Amino acid sequence: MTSSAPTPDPLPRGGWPGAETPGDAPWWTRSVVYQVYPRSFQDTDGDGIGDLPGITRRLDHLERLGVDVVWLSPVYRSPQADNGYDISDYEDVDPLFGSLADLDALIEGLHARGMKLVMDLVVNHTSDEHPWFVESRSSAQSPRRDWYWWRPAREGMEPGAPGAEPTNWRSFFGGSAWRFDEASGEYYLHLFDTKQPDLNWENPDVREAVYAMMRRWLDRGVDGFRMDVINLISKDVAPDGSLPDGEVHWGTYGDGSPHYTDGPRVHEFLAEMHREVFAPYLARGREILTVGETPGVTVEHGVRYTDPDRREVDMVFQFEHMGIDHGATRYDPVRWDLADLKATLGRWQAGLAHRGWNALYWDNHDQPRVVSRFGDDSPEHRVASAKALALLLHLHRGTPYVYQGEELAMTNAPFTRIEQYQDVESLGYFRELTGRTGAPRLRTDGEMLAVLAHASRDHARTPVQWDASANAGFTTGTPWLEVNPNHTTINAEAAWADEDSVLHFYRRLVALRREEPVVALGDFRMLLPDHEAVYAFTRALDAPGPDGTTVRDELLVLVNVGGVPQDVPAGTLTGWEEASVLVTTHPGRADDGTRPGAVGHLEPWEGRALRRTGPRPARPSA
Ligand code: TEU
Repeated sequence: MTSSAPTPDPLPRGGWPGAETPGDAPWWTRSVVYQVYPRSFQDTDGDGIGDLPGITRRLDHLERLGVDVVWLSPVYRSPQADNGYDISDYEDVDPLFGSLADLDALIEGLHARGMKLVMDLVVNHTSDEHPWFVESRSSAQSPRRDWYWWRPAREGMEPGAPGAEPTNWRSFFGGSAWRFDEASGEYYLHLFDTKQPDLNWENPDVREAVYAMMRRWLDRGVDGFRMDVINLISKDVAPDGSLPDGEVHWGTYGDGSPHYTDGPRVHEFLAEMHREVFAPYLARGREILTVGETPGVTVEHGVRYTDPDRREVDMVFQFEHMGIDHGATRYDPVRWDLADLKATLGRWQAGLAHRGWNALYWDNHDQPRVVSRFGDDSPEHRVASAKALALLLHLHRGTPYVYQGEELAMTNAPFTRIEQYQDVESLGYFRELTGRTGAPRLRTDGEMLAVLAHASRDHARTPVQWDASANAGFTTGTPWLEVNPNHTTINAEAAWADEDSVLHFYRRLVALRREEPVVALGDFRMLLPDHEAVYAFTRALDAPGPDGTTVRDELLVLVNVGGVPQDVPAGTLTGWEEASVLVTTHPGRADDGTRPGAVGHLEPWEGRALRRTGPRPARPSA
């Protein structure tokens, strides 16, 4: 069918509320961010773990790719229970990654090349080894006791007994979200690992301590923050201090997420953070980027977080499209279909069309590799499917994020034994679901290994494949996580040498966003919402032309998301017969759409964006 999803009115001229020309829109609307997971990027000291000097050594790669901003996953001091997302000192660099001087050198190197650095901000929780928590735990009378969530056992139950936890909430990493502390006889809340106690944002001293820390980083020269699980900081606490139980959908524990996701005071906290931290820097002309990581966020809250007038954050990572192949948990995979992907991405495009802004991503350090997940990592289709998915995402409205190795179309790791995995979440679920924690056994070891082979976070974390040498040029030592053996063919050196590589294709997409206002700001309209193979949409931007006229620039994006050739349904191409090709995954193909009338056919995993330009129609086309 050729109907399209309903969309709101077209955007104002200039593509941004209040902008006269596209150049008036915020700088990050024409930027692409690259995520570095330092542990797996580049090792220089031979300990098998990536480090800050390694990132500095690879700046040429990032500069050639053309990205504007680097988001650095945590390098702060940490016991590494969750690879740095458990911070014991917000003010210092972990010796594993180098020193503050190494970080300063990286910032300087990036700035010298016109790139910015965004740090990870992990303030829903600290490490249990952070001095704040050590003090909080020391006694029930500690002045810092209230900096975390301490609660007594469930009424009438023996503290520490099974089921006596203050609420039935499950931790993100499996098991209860509460840990009993024998010394003080109370439990503390940890939505993630037991070594990641949740900070109590209700306490104004906690908030001020966090804001002061953020100001110190901005003073040091960082250009913004990616805020870890920032929509979980406000818990649904009753006046008597109690927290509600969650519904039990499976296993022993309940789903507490309705009681801490987009919680009652989260918007107030973020507006306060903006006022207290960012506003004075922005007023002095500093260019800052803020992006919230917001698992479980709804469109309604997404708009509120990112509406520029509300001054909370610039954009959010929503998770809906990451859920289309998940059942009850991400370790319960289900078949996905393209209509679901269109429905979710389309809903976010429409919902944040006029107010707010999307962060666009396929990959990050928590997700399996997109080419193995939504693409096809077989030798026949790996390159084409990676390009097709890149084209699809990068031509949406929003700021695209590229995760290290995605630009090389790195694939999932071929792990077959549990010993090959390192991820705290993968191991936690493996233990819980196979009955090793005392909970009922729901899966055999073999079943769980099959699930992890698709879904583990470790697929994103294998070392970046720089070249075909031993350990892919990542380290001279023993890598902390096995290098994918396919690095002999899939690596950056080979990709730079091949003009048709996925890497060069990403480079072109990054450049397009900077150079073409319609790519950055054009209004998005989904087509063919029910088609099971062709992902199609238009973008349109009205901008000032010569002599006071208004020119409409339009794109039609067509992507075959699959290995079967497709004919684009008739009608979709009406009016596009004379269009030019802005970008294509299959350059030089005889029937690539560059000839009039030839635009209707798509090879397996072929995608292209067609362009037409003209005066703005008298009545805006809906
Ligand atoms: O992740 C939060 C999050 O909700 C998920 O992506 C999480 O990784 C998990 O897979 C849900 O099943 C952030 C960080 O990105 C992640 O690396 C950390 O482990 C987590 O917060 C805790 O800080």
